[in-house]
Amino acid sequence: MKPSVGLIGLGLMGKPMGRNLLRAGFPLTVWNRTASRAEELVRAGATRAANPRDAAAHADVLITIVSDPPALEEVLFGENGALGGLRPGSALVDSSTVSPELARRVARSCGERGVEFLDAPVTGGTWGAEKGELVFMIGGPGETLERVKPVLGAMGRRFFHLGPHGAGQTIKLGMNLLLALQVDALAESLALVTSAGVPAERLIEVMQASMGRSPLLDVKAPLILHGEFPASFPLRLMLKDMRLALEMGRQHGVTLPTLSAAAATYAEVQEGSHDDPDFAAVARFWKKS
Ligand code: NA7
Repeated sequence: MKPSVGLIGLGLMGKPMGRNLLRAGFPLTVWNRTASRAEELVRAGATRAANPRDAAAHADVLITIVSDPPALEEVLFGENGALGGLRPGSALVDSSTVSPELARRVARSCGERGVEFLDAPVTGGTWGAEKGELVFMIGGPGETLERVKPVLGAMGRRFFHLGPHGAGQTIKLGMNLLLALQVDALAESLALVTSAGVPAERLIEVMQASMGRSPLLDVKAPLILHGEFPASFPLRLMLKDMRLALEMGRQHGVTLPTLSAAAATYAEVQEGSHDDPDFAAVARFWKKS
């Protein structure tokens, strides 16, 4: 018999993950703060939970994927929080991107209740979530990973076991630091080239010829060239991750000067954006002048 799965957080990432869990035949209970966002999955066969605690009580494996550390604290530790519902012997898998510190705190709280825990943030964006091709970055015991792998396998193809609790979040923040800087650097370079009267496309062509193809040049560059930014990975969440990485740097005594400068650029664009754009919209920084 397939384990029953609970899913909390049906945003851009959580909803397609839920669809894939249903397609794979897992009995699924869902909860989302904005109840209307659960309707599609309920119509497709999921059970609607009354609150996070209720979603947890039905689950052998509970997955959380909410926006940020306060959201995760709310759904786990808040009123009718999921931690109060998890049964001993069940497992919690958190795929939100939060601080490694919070991941370790959640691991301790789970341990006190006899619940297994993995921090398991994902990469692949909405495309990867829809195709069931997410990449999971995992911190926690290897045995727990083996136990929940059949469930994660409905949503992703690759699982990197990176170390103890917090290691998944650590690598995820390191990765997003790099992605944020790459896109910021590309936008800055395009701004310089176009300001000198040479079409932006020419820079991309030469880069592709010299460096080969990459998601930066093939996926993000066209968004910047067309000035259209439908969110695959929203800028507000990238900014959150940059701030989490800066905080981690402070904790570990590592100065991150390039990241600090880029975070200021992203923050300015976020403040001036009235839509919810992809993080490639950092290019708007150079449009205002
Ligand atoms: P979205 O599309 O912004 O979705 C965020 C989800 O988190 C959504 O279900 C929200 O519920 C939920 N949320 C946010 N704040 C709260 C609080 N306070 N309590 C309960 N639920 C909350 O993000 P993505 O799906 O793209 O990304 C999710 C994570 O993966 C994030 O950490 C990324 O960095 C990576 P709502 O529908 O707004 O009521």
